[in-house]
Amino acid sequence: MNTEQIERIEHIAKRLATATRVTVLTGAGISAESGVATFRDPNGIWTKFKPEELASMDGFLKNPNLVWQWYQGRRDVLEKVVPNPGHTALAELQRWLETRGGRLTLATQNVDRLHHRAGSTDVLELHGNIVENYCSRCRKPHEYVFSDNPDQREPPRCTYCGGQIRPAVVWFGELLPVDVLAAAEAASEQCDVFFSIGTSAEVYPAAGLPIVAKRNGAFLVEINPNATALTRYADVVLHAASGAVLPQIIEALSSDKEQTTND
Ligand code: BV8
Ligand code: ZN
Repeated sequence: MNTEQIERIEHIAKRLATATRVTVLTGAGISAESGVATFRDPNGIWTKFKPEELASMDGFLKNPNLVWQWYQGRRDVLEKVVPNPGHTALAELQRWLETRGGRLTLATQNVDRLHHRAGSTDVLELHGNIVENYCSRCRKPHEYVFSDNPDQREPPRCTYCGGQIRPAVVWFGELLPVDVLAAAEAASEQCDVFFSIGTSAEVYPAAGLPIVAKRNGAFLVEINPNATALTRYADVVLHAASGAVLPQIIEALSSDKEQTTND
């Protein structure tokens, strides 16, 4: 790691040392090191399929079996992966802040629930989750557990109305859960430090959250190996993998804490 990156990490740790409210937005990039494909990277999902074909109600109505099988494939991957050090570091940061009377709000665009498995709590799932399902017609929740029946090749039928069952994710053209988005917006307005981690910052309204934070005076940190539309607004950018640098930020925090107790 070069000296510039070390300085940036120390700068972030210093900001965190005096922060009480921290808000984090994550995207597919934070799960990349767990082996979960992103969407817009060179070998990402959208290079093989068009988003509207798969992640939209029209796409589902046109080809329910294709869309259902696409989600089955992603569920199969999630059975085999585990949270990586980036997920774990965010759960640690949440606990560290809480011990000092602070608070971390984690809003994720991911549907993989790896943050939950890493120990993060009160996670705001902006785009829903891939574990639960509901009826596309009457919207009643539907009990389907992937591991009980991984060979289900087409959407199950609703036991109430016979409608086709769909995953509980937010598709393009669908509203995000109103209460979840409101909580994420409030946490973006009121935070001292905002992290945008592993997201191309292209999908709205999630991509608008860092700008809300910046506009309200937050210190904006972006962690992404590549530049994004957000990079120019960030106070500090770490062009690095989140699984590598998030643990280093946590480490810098504890050495910073030793520093202040020795002072
Ligand atoms: C809505 C389904 C009201 C779940 C997804 C305002 C302006 C412009 C457009 C719109 C707007 N408002 C609404 C829209 C339309 C649309 C939109 O934003 N379109 C974009 C493409 C222009 N938004 C919507 O439709 C939203 N609904 O607003 O409703 C409405 C309705 C109609 C019309 C107007 C308003 C719904 C959005 C949710 C869509 N659902 N997925 C699923 O199957 O997963 S979106 C999909 O993209 C995923 O959820 C994903 O999370 C999300 C964002 O992608 P990223 O997470 O950022 O992933 P990506 O691959 O793009 O980037 C990964 C990044 O990680 C890269 O930058 C890479 O460099 C980095 N990386 C890689 N490795 C690492 C790493 N970073 C760190 N460490 C590493 N190791
Ligand atoms: Zn139904």
